[in-house]
Amino acid sequence: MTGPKMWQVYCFPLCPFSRKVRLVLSEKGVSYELRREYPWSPSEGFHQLNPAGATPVVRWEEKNQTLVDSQAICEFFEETTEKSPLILGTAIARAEIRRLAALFDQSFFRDVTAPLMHEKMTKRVVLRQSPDSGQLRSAMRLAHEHLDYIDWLTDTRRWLAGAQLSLADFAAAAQISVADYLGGIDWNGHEGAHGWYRVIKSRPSFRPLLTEKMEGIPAPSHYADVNA
Ligand SMILES: N[C@@H](CCC(=O)N[C@@H](CS)C(=O)NCC(=O)O)C(=O)O
Repeated sequence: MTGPKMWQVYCFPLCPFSRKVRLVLSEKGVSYELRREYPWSPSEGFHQLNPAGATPVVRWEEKNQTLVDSQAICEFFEETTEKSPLILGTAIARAEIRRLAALFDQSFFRDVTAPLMHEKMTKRVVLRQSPDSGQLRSAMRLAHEHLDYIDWLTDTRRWLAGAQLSLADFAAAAQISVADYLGGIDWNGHEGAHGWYRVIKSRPSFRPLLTEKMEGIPAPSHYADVNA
């Protein structure tokens, strides 16, 4: 990445929406610096930046520009940078990219990432409780259903939304990477999805995410291995 670091990304390592934004910024060659922010223990002034109290927030302090909501943030950089368009093609192709990005941001997050984060991160780091094994089993079962759908997509298309790498791939990979960090992804029986994820995971934009650790939560050994 080139240029001065004018953008700040407020996030914590296991926030999937921040991961989507960081992947997009890296792909587009937009440099940024990280500001650690935990929604459950917000820093002073964070609620002024985002009254909803959620991460990610992207900010250019000198210009007093603040961006909130990962999709709005990705669309902003799509509109303001020329490099690596990620919502591309005809209007119908762009609608398909947005449909899939929303599917992973909303359904995959609700079914898989959010319950895993609650059981394995929030309970451990914030609530000091043990995870509920029933909730974990249910999240992993639903993960298989989502991976089945990715298998089907990769059977019929080069990338998730079609012939081109797009925001849909990064939205999906961002959610899966958090679920994988938390031990919720079992690739058995999902060769198509696994092959697609290995390719995404080996992109330079992914590297900083794979080496970052969430305090108090060790990643499984395969997590950062681009061949695993
Ligand atoms: N639609 C938002 C969702 C952001 C979101 O849910 N962030 C989570 C962390 S991964 C959060 O901050 N949750 C705490 C809260 O909403 O209070 C986006 O895409 O940015």
